Amino acid sequence: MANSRFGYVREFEDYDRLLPSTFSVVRIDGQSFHRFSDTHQFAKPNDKRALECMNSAAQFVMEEMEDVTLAFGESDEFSFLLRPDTPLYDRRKAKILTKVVSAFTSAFVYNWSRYLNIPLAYPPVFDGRVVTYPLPKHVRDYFAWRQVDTHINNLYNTSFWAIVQQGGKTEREAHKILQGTVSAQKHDILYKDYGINYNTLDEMYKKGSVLVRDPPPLPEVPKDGAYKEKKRIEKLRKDGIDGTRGSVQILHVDIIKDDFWNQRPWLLAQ
Ligand code: DGT
Ligand code: MG
Ligand code: MG
Ligand code: MG
Ligand code: MG
Repeated sequence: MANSRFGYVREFEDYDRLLPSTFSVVRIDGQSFHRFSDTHQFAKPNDKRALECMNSAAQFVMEEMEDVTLAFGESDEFSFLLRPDTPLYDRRKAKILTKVVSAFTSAFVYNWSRYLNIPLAYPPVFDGRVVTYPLPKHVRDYFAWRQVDTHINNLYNTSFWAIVQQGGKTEREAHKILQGTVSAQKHDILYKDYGINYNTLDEMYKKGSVLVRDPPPLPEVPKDGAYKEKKRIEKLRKDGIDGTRGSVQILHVDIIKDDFWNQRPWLLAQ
């Protein structure tokens, strides 16, 4: 960039960098998706095609940004975990956040017609925020928070729409029936009144969508053999398990308990 007498205006730029060596989570959320889902006649409470379109957009974000090691989506939102040492954009928050939101939104629109056969009535908009979390425990609790939210909302919404759609009640009546009920009572209403066994519903609805790069199977380091070959395989193994390589997988699994994290120690590595 050429220097001119106007160049001083750059001094006004705010370099809002992420704290060093700290996990960050970007969460994006659809704007007024209550209206968006009505306009596009999404199935209630869950529209498989719309959720898969969201997942495909999140997959694109991860393919574009290899430092995003984990993503979790439900409803009209997605959270993206950045590894603590990402050098992306010199760790400038605004750049990272806008790239995620823009890549996600454009991929959502780009992929729309692959998943839904109704034309887009207007351009969907997403907002975003970025939050830093100093400890692995915070990252675990953040993702547990989102998955608990998925579960609570899905149980409520599944019961609510069964009462309305199968039970022929009004939305006001359905709210009233569910008011003050605990989980077990909702399970009972679903099963006894509507023959729905909650546990057999699609895992995507109950658990949300989890995107990770599971590393491809890696060769064992040979006990004997040429020094150079041993070093090559050692390096391959080391590089292969930082969560930035391998193809993105879309899972619908528990991320509250330890198993998921124990199987992927690189996600919380500092
Ligand atoms: P906001 O985020 O404050 O701009 O407002 P909304 O309307 O986006 O509200 P939010 O994000 O709290 O809730 C997401 C809305 O999107 C909620 O009204 C239900 C709707 N939605 C999300 N996924 C589906 C779906 O698969 N099917 C249907 N029918 N609606 C969905
Ligand atoms: Mg919002
Ligand atoms: Mg929203
Ligand atoms: Mg939302
Ligand atoms: Mg440029």
